[in-house]
Amino acid sequence: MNIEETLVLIKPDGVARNLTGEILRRIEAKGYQLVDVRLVQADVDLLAEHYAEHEGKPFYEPLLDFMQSGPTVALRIAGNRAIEGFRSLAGTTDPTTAAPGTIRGDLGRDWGLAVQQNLVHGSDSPESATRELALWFR
Ligand code: RTP
Ligand code: MG
Repeated sequence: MNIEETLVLIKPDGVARNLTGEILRRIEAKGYQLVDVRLVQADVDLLAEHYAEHEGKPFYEPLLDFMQSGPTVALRIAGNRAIEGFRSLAGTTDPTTAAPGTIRGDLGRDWGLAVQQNLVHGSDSPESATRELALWFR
């Protein structure tokens, strides 16, 4: 077993579309344990740290605006290989082409706004998980 904790965010589009329950249902159905949950109105300082790797990219400023557009649900979840497992549950970044059966593939909408509103975030490595959990659950 390789029990990991990871940070999941239900982004403002997911909260606004009343998909929090549906996304939590999928996480719980997969067998992951909910360790902590917070509703957060993210500010620019938190988001700049969270998305530091994307600074300077064309989608960076619109992404920060979108992520401040409403509350985000931050989840600390745990389970065997939960980091990789949640990324698999979420599907690939672009909801238009994310596989059916995944959160983004089943529930994501193409709003014609590039690839920004894709419902969820999941940490992509153990190092990211440690860093991001410390940010959102400080
Ligand atoms: P996340 O970090 O949110 O779990 O998503 P990810 O790893 O699949 O995607 P990443 O490349 O880390 O990008 C972070 C978020 O930035 C937005 N994005 N927009 N070309 C674009 O317009 C574009 N590319 C990325 C998405 O909200 C993505 O989830
Ligand atoms: Mg990422």
